[in-house]
Amino acid sequence: AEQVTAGEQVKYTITGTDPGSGLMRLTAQAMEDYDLSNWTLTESSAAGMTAQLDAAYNNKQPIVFVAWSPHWMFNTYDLKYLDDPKLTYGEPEEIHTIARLGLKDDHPVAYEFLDRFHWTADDMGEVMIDIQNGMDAESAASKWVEENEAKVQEWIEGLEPVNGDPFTLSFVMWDSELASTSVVRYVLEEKLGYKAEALQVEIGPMWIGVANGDVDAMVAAWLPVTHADYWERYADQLDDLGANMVNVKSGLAVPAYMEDVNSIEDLKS
Ligand code: PBE
Repeated sequence: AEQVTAGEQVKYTITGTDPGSGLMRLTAQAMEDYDLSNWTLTESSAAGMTAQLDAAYNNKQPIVFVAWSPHWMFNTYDLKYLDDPKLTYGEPEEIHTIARLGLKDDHPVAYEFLDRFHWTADDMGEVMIDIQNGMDAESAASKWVEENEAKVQEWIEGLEPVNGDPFTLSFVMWDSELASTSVVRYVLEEKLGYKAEALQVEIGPMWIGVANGDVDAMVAAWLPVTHADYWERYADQLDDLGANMVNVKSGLAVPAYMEDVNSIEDLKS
């Protein structure tokens, strides 16, 4: 029998995520770099993408999708990133905390906490998995904060709580950023005395809100590659507080049972 190519198996479709996200831009670039002009990249959302993955996986159907880590999908399913020899998706990168200009003077306590805030993929994973298992984000965040007193103490050591100052974070409904933003919001509110809210928006408004000063900060900037276009556009209107997590990754992935597909180059044939 003739061999069915990976492209034929998935009808030349890459299952995508939210429009405007870094992964969508990079995947469009990958389709050029790897000469996949007859492929289609579908738009969805983080939740839509994982729902499609779940449906395919449970039926052992082939699927090629955009993936990033940390993410609970790698705990739930046996998946593999496709090799990216042209490095379209870059090397492992960082998630940065970004503040509006002037935040340091206006809210020095929040600023110092945000400047210190950093954690690991395992830390984030605990929150993400609780949320995935049905806990609401606020409860998952408070559980993690109360169980990780030593870490949280490092972030807030010596900071004098304020008296109900309003503080706004923006975030996109990506599982990783729901986890981080919920923890940061909880610490601002419960440990540092702010009246803190987390505004769920799309990626463009997340960056623009901080750049134009409507939003105080966000903890969801994937740099230097994934959000390079937003960073280049708004860098001079932003205060980059550096990495809150290192060694994060994004790319194309498939279920491990797609044994013959190991590199983006394998999609070409
Ligand atoms: N993500 C999750 C985002 C950043 C965080 C990889 C889906 C993206 O812009 O692609």
